[in-house]
Amino acid sequence: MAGLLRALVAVSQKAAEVARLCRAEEPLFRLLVAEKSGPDRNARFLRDFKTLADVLIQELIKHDLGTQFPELRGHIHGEESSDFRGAHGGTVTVRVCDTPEDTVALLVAVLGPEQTRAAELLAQAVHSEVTLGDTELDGIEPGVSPGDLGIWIDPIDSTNEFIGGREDVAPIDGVAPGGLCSALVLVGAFDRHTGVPVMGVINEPFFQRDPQTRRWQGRYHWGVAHGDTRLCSLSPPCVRPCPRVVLSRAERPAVRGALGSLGGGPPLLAAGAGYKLLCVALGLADAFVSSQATTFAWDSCAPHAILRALGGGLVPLEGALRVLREGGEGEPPEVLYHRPQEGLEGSERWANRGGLVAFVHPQNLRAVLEALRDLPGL
Ligand code: 2IP
Ligand code: CA
Ligand code: CA
Repeated sequence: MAGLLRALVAVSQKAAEVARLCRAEEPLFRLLVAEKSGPDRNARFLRDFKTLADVLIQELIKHDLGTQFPELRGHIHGEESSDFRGAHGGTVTVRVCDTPEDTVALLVAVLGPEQTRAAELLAQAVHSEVTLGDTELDGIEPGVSPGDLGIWIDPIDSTNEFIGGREDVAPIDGVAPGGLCSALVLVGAFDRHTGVPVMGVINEPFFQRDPQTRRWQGRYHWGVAHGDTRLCSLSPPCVRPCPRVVLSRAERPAVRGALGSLGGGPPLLAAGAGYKLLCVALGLADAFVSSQATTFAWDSCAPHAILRALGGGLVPLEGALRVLREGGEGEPPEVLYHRPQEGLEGSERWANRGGLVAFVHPQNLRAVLEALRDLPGL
């Protein structure tokens, strides 16, 4: 599988470039922040521009990976459906065409001819070449064939923060409660047969502004966990005496209360499922707990691979509590990525239905589960 990790990083970099472009180029920015509701809503747009940006990023990742690794074709999945209502009616399936000109024509068919400049900017970015100077990626050979893998893409996680674009959100103990920095690109690979995540890239397109040029600088993190191989761009964080958790602002108050009593400090609140998972990988928080079915396979696959590479994991909260309450020994089973939930429709088929707990050090998983063990309703 020589080069797959490098390819995942490269596509995440191109995706990050498109995300930055959407905010930096006036014609794109105007579309991005345009209010697409109420009487001003453009009836033509079945879905809004932010969705088009997401879909286009997803399609460029599919295109580039599928070109380089034909065995992956048909196994690259993403959050978004690529069908749009065209400017002149009918359905347009957004994809990366063979030439930039054809991609422009396709985007114009969705956006309308008045948005030709925006379409050109997007097509140019989508067809550009990415050069990666990262030599660390070259020697990595995890020994798994692309023909055995599937891919989950979240082209932009935390879209609300991406659109809102706040740059001045002060971090609390290193964790930003919201803002542009929580918008991430997530690309994960899982074993097609077992569903276990094996490789993941988290890209932060808006990590920081260059103090001189004021341009956004990104950064990325990767991890590989396959067989006995555990490789990661990050080092495992230190173990703190008492764990501190990161939670969604929308988390149930009872869960927040119970986890606040772990002794590591009040739960940190942050936007973006991917960003909260990244906080755990970076050691800014010791666990991320989500008690509801609000995250999906595309949110957790890439970060999960990185957590595994660091020696940790990601388990369904419900299942893990059941094992604990039944007095079961050993580690609870991890979240898998290859099978949809039966009897459900659309994206719900891929929800992490039993909630989740993400951790690097297993003692933090145990502490979290103990704290929630007797909570009614879980
Ligand atoms: C969302 C996004 C939200 C998150 C939700 C994800 O993905 O990350 O922020 O909710 O779980 O599905 P919260 O911030 O409350 O954790 P997207 O932005 O891709 O829809
Ligand atoms: Ca998401
Ligand atoms: Ca998304």
